[in-house]
Amino acid sequence: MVGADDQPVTRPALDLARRRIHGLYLIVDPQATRGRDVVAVAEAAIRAGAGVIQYRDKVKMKGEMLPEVRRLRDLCRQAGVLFIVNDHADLALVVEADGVHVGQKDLPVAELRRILPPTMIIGCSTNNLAEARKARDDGADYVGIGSIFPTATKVDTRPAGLETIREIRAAGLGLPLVGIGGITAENVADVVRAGADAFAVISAVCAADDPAAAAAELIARAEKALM
Ligand code: TZP
Ligand code: MG
Repeated sequence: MVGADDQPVTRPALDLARRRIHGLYLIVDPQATRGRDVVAVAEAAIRAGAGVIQYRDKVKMKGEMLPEVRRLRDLCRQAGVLFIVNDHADLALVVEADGVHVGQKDLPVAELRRILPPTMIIGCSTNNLAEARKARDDGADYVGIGSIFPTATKVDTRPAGLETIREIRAAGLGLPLVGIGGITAENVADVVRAGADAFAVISAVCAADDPAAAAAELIARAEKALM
């Protein structure tokens, strides 16, 4: 894949990300599930067609996270769904996750690329084209773009928008783009029409009365938008 300002790059994790990161990217966060087991929520979303599951926990210590991370890893492996761990590369390595996702204040992508196996996907949260380009140049395999819409789930977000997705898509970076932040069944069509390959959600599925139905609705609306 070659984009407008792009050199051809191949690496096993990048190939995997390009093939598999599309559609519903569900982030399961124990703080967002209204007391329900994150594995049950993930399982419901996978049944509805989620292609990627990320584990995010901003509260527990890593040793406390490990049992549920392992259960999620096993579920995703059985279902053939990508499994990504937020923030913690060591935890991702311990459970043999498919990848790790980092933000602008986590360990830098370039450092992680140096120490992680070339098969491990590295995702990076970005807010604008300069950050997305740097993430790509440093070795990221996909970029998150957000916050596209206002969200109550994360306090320290910087606003991006549909125009940000369009701009990054037009730059042809050659890696999957994942929209995030305030995405719901009402606005997911706009996110994919702007050029996002995938849409990451927390509350729209984790906090829904019926997570499987919410996931199915998001996927159906996104698919319809591209017809
Ligand atoms: N990064 C940018 S916005 C956000 C994260 C983790 C929160 C997304 O949660 P929700 O509930 O889908 O708005
Ligand atoms: Mg982080």
